[in-house]
Amino acid sequence: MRTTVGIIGGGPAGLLLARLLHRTGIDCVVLESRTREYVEQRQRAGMLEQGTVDALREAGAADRLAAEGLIHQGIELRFDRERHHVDFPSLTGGRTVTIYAQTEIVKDLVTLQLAEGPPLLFEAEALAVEKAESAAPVVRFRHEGREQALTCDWMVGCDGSHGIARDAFPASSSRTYAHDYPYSWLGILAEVPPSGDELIYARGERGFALHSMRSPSVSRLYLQVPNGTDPDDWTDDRIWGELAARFAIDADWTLHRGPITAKSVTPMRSYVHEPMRHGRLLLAGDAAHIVPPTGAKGLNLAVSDVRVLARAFAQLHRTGSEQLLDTYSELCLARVWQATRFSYDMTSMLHVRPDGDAFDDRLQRARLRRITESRHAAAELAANYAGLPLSL
Ligand code: RFL
Ligand code: PHB
Repeated sequence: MRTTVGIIGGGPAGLLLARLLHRTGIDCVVLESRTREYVEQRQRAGMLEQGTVDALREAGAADRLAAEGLIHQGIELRFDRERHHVDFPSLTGGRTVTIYAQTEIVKDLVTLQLAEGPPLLFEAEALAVEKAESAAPVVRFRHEGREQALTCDWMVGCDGSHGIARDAFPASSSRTYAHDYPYSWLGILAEVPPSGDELIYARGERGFALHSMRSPSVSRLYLQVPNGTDPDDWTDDRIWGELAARFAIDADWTLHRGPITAKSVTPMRSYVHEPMRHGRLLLAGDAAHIVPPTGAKGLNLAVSDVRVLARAFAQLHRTGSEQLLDTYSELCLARVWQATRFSYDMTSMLHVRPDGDAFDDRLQRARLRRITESRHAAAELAANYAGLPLSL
């Protein structure tokens, strides 16, 4: 098999890249190790920056998003039994964010791709990338019980945090930066209308909690839990009780409870692989970097990588110039580090460290208080959360 751009991974990064390339007239093939059902059901992100919505629109994949996405004007911060609205439009010159589940983005992109191309192979597991330094890199993969090879002009690893594309980077010219956080998130989906119109980030002595949503009838909620937590230790009653305690405020407010349909624990990690290009192999999305979900940046970063990459391939296709491909890694990493910083700051401001003391407690509350009292501090949070501009 031969193609211009070989894409490993059919998550949001790989699928969106394929779609953007297809619309530019560049051929590509996507290899995805899992089944269609699996990738369409994998519960993950929900908060989209405006730039992410724009990228999906450019890809012609935003019809359902436009009809069903929930536009949010800000977020709520809860601490010291008080609630505070952070208003994005007034703090950012009119920007908003959109709630639309990653599962739905993946479904929309898969449907389009299977109908219009380019080829998308499910249950095609990439085993190794070879000859990345040459003009014809190769990916070996297993599909329908046979080992096969795909030769390309360029290869893109969109294979997530456990992918294999990174392995083809020589250790001597690459470096990773990682940080593990001393807590995890227990996430649930519940068949119950959200308990308010906004995302609520709550910090209290019992730990962090997040109220999010998937639709007017489905809530998505998270609780900070210790690393190593077994989700089966958390009965539905225990989860609702703990959520109610962490969201409690002095004003009148009720947490809506309902049947829990999914429950899982996710550890929290920051990770950056530098550089994001080696020869003709490029990395995009979680394959190159992960952030803890507190800043809601992971999917948005994956999409901004892909936007830059699609433009770089379009430039090559149109003019023969590799200038944007040459600056791809540097350009993306600048944004990645800003998102890494923001996600770290949000995470450490809102979670209770297992080894934390009264000093940490006071400091976290002072940081939160500053956001509610200073327009500058609130504007800094809003600008980062709603998404920094993509400079090309
Ligand atoms: P993905 O989605 O992991 O997709 C990678 C794909 O590659 C496939 N794959 C392979 N295919 C072939 N051969 C191999 N050898 C392969 N190895 C792997 C995998 O099966 C998979 O289909 O990476 P991608 O596309 O870079 O997308 C990144 C996002 O999924 C991720 O950053 C976000 O979900 C992170 N995230 C959030 N991001 C946001 O922007 N906003 C949020 O609100 C948000 N909330 C979250 C999140 C992540 C969470 N978890 C579970 C980590 C909330 C949570 C709880
Ligand atoms: C989600 O809806 O899953 C979500 C929203 C915001 C976050 C993390 C997750 O910061």
